[in-house]
Amino acid sequence: MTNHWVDIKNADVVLIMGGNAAEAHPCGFKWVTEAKAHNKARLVVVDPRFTRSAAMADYYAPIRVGTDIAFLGGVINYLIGNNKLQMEYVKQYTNAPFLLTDQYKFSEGIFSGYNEAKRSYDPSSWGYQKDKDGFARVDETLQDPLCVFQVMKAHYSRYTPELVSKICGTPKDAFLKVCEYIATSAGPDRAMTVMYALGWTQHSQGSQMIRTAAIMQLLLGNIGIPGGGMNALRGHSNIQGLTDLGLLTNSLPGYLTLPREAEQDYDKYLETRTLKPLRPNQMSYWSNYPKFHVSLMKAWYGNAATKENNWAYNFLPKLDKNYDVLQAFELMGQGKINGYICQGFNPLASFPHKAKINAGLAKLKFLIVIDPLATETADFWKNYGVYNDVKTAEIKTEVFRLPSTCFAEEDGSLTNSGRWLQWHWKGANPPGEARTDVDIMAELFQRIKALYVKDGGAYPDPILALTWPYRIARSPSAEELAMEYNGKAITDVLAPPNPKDPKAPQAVLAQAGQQLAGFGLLRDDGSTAAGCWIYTGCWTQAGNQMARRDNADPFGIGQTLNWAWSWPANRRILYNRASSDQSGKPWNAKRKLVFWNGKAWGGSDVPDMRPDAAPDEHVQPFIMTAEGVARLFAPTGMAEGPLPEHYEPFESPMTVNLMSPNNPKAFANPAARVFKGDMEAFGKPKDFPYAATTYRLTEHFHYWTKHVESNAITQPQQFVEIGEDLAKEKGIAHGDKVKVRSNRGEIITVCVVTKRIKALDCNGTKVHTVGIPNHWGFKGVAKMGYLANVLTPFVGDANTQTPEYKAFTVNIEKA
Ligand SMILES: Nc1nc2c(c(=O)[nH]1)N[C@H]1C(S)=C(S)[C@@H](COP(=O)(O)OP(=O)(O)OC[C@H]3O[C@@H](n4cnc5c(=O)[nH]c(N)nc54)[C@H](O)[C@@H]3O)O[C@H]1N2
Ligand SMILES: Nc1nc2c(c(=O)[nH]1)N[C@H]1C(S)=C(S)[C@@H](COP(=O)(O)OP(=O)(O)OC[C@H]3O[C@@H](n4cnc5c(=O)[nH]c(N)nc54)[C@H](O)[C@@H]3O)O[C@H]1N2
Ligand SMILES: [Mo]
Repeated sequence: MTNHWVDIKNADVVLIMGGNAAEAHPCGFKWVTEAKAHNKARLVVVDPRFTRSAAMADYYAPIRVGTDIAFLGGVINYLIGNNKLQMEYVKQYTNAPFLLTDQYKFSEGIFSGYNEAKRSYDPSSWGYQKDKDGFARVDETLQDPLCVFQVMKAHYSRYTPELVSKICGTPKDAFLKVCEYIATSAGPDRAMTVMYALGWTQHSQGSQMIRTAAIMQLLLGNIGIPGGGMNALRGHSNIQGLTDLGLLTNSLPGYLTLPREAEQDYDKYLETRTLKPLRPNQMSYWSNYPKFHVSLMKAWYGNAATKENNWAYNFLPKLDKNYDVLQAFELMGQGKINGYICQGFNPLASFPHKAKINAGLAKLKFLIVIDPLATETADFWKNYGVYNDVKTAEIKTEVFRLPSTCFAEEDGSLTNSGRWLQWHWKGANPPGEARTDVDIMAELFQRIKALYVKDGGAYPDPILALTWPYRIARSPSAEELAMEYNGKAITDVLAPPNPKDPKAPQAVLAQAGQQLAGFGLLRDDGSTAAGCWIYTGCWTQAGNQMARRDNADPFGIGQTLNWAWSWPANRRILYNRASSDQSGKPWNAKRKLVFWNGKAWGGSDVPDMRPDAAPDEHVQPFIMTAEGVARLFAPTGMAEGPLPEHYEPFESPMTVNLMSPNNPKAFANPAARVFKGDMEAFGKPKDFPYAATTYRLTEHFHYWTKHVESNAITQPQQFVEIGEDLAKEKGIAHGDKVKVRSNRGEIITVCVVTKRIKALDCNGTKVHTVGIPNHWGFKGVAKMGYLANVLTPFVGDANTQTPEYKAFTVNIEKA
């Protein structure tokens, strides 16, 4: 989230699209209710199904799965065409005035720089024109045909309401009605929040769906303000913490990145990540990358990380490719991964194309499952009849189960969607032999280290040199770990030298051994250590900030700065300097966030700006970009192009992409990675004519709650949902048994016939949607069911590799 849960109450318009908060985030949804009750907010829901969120909405519109870029591209076209923009914001706080070079081209769904054989882009033609000092050239009038605003306007002028309706199946009048609601948030004193989750992320172009919405929000001036923002509703408790701490295979803590194989040279590694401002006077925070990185290496390797050895850069693995989960199972299938540790992860149930996951696990030498429950994955080798029809005798994988605790049985902090780190205390001791994850990992590490000490090995150094400063080596405490993430001074941390008097003594900002108060104190000279720079400030000399529980709200807009601790720097709303105009005056006097008081920035939040950067210095609010402004057009960073473009899902009921009807190569995302063999496993509309999607039910949490009797009673049995039209066409009655097939497998289950899913007219094709809840499997106390992921395709988003669970095709018949 750019904003936070409580802040949703400040919205004038709430758009829930690509998520179903009333069902999947029922506690957080109360803030939508608050906005409706106390702020006369209007709730708009766009979803293929009439959901529990839709039931609360002022307006609901249906959409075909996987077509949100077309819909939102149409919204952008509407906003520009009807002059519903917050123009001052657009001119000053986005890259609308930046000039592109004439190398940038787009035609028939493909951007300049495409390499078809590699299915990837060289983004060099997407850059800005530069002046002699290396700064980007701009046209403040926004008239130059090469400025971002004009290029973007031309790009989305193709997304007419008629075409949107043909692609999305949303009736034209419903689409225009949604546009009108959204447009009401264009005024400087109006705010719209966007709440989304997997309905956008789980697509082969999911990142770009989110970017399209972000562009819309920027045009409306809705980022950095109370009641606004792009608000990703996260999943498991602490999945936000997982990404923050760098558990994705290509990242390091605090969104630093692992080097690639080609990056053997440390100085070059730093140089490519240390942003240089593209505008005079701008500060761009990634210019501090070396401070964060060196402090991380000091936290990990202590005295073994020295300036001479480039802070132990050689200890970091250099990636030949990303090892995301799709990649891991592909390599397992090829026999190239022999051992696998599943910690709090049930991939047989949760990953796409179950047959491929089964086959991969069966090729392993060993599988370790660390989990409080008996999962499907741990039993992948056992035959459960139709639900897991495997040949046990042929599977040689050795499976180890290590029982762990769950969150309620340990102390620690959880980071919520709004970036709040909230400390919690254990509620019960774990049963039986269960041990905490930290203890399990710590003992594994100790034992592996002992083996390296005893036997040597190819390259034991990174393991032998790792710091392990915990009181009990086999049981680091949550407090110790939190303090390590926060970071401390190794030697005294000094203020920078005074440029006017370089010989004057430098003030001591933190004494050796002290916990650091904030990441502004981090240094790249080895004097500081911090395990995750964005968490610096969570455990200071003043103690555990995450345990604070003071809900005082002096401005009355939910900015409770003394409740828990929010990264970064206890800032609650990101880019909050954008809540005031260029002169520092709040856009909305009723909802003041951060403003200039004549001497400094202040207000109801921690300013996302150097506190004394006077407005006439023109330091811009989006300090994490080199531009200092937000990117409508992304010259780098996106795999499939600088402007989002609609592509069809890899499995679609349509045969052409109406945005580029003459170019079959732009049918589905041209930059998405598809493994050999998986392209062939995609179904064709003649065999699989119906759109399908998978989703959650409030009564169950993934695959765990079927172990609990009360949950099993509230949703006792697997089912799929179809609309009345399709039921009639297929002669299926409510409660009938049906067989649902994709090109990868079939499931047999009970059919719910509902008014909540309607057939859509997509350019003359009648598109039916089959809805498939996620939660069943063959372990637990609930009635057994098929894993929904028997059906889903093995392809992911081109940037994140999140699988395309939300849009694929099936056939259905009475069983
Ligand atoms: N009770 C309960 N709550 C949960 C969970 C749970 O298992 N049970 N899981 C948690 C986790 S890990 C996560 S990540 C979150 C997920 O939270 P959500 O993303 O809200 O959950 P889903 O039900 O998977 O999907 C949301 C909606 O996306 C819609 N959708 C599908 N395809 C499209 C599309 O192409 N466009 C649009 N606009 N909408 C589409 C579906 O119809 C569905 O209503 O929930 C969390 N909360
Ligand atoms: N078709 C389809 N598939 C999906 C999705 C979808 O929408 N559609 N959604 C995807 C999403 S968003 C997600 S997040 C994944 C979820 O996929 P998984 O994370 O694989 O599924 P869970 O059942 O939540 O598995 C988590 C496991 O962690 C265990 N656990 C709980 N607490 C602890 C703990 O403290 N320590 C340890 N070691 N284990 C613990 C639980 O018992 C459980 O077995 O599913 C994905 N799969
Ligand atoms: Mo999730």
